[in-house]
Amino acid sequence: MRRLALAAALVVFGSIPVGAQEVVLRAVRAFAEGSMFSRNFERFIEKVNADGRGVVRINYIGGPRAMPPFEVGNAVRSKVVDIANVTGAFYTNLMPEADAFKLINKPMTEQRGNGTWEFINSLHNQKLNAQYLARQFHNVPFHIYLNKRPDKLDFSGLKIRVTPVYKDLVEALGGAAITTAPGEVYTALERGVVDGYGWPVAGIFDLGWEKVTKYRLEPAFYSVEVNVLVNLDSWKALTEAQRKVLTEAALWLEGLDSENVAVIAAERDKQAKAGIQPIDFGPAAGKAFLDKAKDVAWQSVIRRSPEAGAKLRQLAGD
Ligand code: 173
Repeated sequence: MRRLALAAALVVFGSIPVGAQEVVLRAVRAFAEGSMFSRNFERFIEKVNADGRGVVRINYIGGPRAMPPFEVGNAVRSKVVDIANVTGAFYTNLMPEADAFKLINKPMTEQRGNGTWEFINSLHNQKLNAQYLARQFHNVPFHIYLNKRPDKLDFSGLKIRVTPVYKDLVEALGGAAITTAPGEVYTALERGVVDGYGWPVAGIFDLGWEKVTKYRLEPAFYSVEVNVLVNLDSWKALTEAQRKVLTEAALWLEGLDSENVAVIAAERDKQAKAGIQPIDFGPAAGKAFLDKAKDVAWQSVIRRSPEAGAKLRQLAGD
């Protein structure tokens, strides 16, 4: 019903230019309102609406309850929405190369200077009919969180909730991977449908998962990527002045990544206080785990997209 209501609302309130100047862009988020991976996008919207007064306005129309997170990429592609905050992990069905973004962990200032942004933008243009406006959260790694303690870095006998970020790794270590959207994780843990889950180092308190989480497995791996995408037709229809507001706000948004070091430190502390215990098998096992994480991910991307995969690996400096 909600989805129907959203579709109806979109038909009625489509991106109709208001007055002669101001364009209204319809936005969705793949992450829950006010949560770690949505918060900075919400700040971005506020900034665009303040800086772009009378020029461009973003109208937020819904989050994961209105639109399933794994459908957001397709909604941007088909112009059901104009702009979205979404991780590439949620649109690997349309762009297998998106699985490689977690392996590219360089500041966006560097990625914009060395051709990485340009290449990834061209992939978005071709496969998602989208402009790659911004990437957030480089340097925020992922973890596997567990409720059962394995006796080595091996997931045999464990059922672990995944997205494409963690699937290859969990399976390579013998675990059973179960893909779900974030919104289903709490119940899956509570009911024991899964013994653990992949998630970034930060954000579990926003979702109440600390109540159903015992351990955080070390080491951390990969890097989060959450992107702001604009439908390419919507982007092309904008004036220079409208694009300038969005581009400047996008660079500002990427700059917010400087806050992440403090956010991560605070979050690890908060997890310890909530009784979430680290499981650490020491440096040698940790290194083998990280090597495997990297290997299986590149292999998986390159198998699905040999040319672009190799190019991304080169841009990642791997
Ligand atoms: O675990 C997830 O849902 C996931 O893939 C993800 C990606 C980026 C940020 C947060 C979660």
